[in-house]
Amino acid sequence: MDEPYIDLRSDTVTKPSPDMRKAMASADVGDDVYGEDPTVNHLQEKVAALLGKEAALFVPSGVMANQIALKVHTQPGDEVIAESGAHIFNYETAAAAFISNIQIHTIEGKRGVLRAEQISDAVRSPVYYNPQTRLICLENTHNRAGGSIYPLEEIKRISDLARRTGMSTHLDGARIWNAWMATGIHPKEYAQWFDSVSVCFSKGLGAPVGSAVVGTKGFIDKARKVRKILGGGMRQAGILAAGAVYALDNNIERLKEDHQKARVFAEQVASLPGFAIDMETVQTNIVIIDVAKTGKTPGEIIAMLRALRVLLSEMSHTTIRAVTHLGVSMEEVERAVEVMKSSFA
Ligand code: TLP
Repeated sequence: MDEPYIDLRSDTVTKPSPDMRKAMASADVGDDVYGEDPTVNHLQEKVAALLGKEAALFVPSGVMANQIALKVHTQPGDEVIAESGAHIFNYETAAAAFISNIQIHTIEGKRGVLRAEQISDAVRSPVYYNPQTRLICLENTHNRAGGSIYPLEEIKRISDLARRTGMSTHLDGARIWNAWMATGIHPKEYAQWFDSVSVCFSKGLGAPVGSAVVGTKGFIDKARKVRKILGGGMRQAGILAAGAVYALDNNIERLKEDHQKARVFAEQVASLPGFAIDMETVQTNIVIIDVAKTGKTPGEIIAMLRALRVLLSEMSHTTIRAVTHLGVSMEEVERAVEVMKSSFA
């Protein structure tokens, strides 16, 4: 039999543990389109409390959570400011244009971080032929910037700018749990500076499906309507919500182990000839490796490693990505490093 893959493509590949499956199998359920699923309601209350917001809505995916927020915050023809590497700009199939008829104004940040001054410079003046800058969207941790963490001080300054200029703010907090475990800054402390936040249970937390968006009660009432329009009204979704509840109760603290694994991986791989890693971005569970100087394309490197049962993902024409998670042990990470050393040292 073939050796199993060491799958470092993403923390989305995590599978529910036997105990999580038990919790899901025994979940109390009802029809959530009627608001009658007790487990979904429990999850929503738990997430709202955790993020310090009035209400939360359980949705099938992180993309849907973000896109619902964009739809509720904007009108067609509006503009949203985001960092160039933002997930909403790069990996959501232009859904902002497709669903909300808005455009994303991207600004290049440093390690995924925009400063308030950069945003202030990008806000359109209120001339009738300009688009209206309506929303600022930040990402914490920042996926494409290597899982880097948004400094709370900068978030406060950006939030202050938004409030002064009448703009709304949304945080793509798909991996806010990683930021929490790496910094000790509670998700509530981050969330207080945003009108809405999206969070995911199906990445490092290991639930099979599900995300949530949080905000005021009024925001969530509108979000529920948009979720239904998008076909995201689910029925006995408590089976899924139970996985998310289990993940919140059991799998947050252990993210620290994933961060250690990423650091070990990055330190070793950075010493391979042609493999460049900006170690300052390695703050959580993501490692972005620039392979331009290897003389090989990301696709070639990924194919070579796949043949040796190690899976990484392509991030750009010059970079590949490794993500650590609960499905890969420290020993497997070390084995992946050995495979890379034997191929490229
Ligand atoms: N990211 C995926 C890919 O789409 C790149 C991954 O493997 O990392 N926000 C952020 C910051 C994300 O990283 C992702 C998923 C999402 C939103 C979307 O979540 P899903 O895939 O559940 O819709």
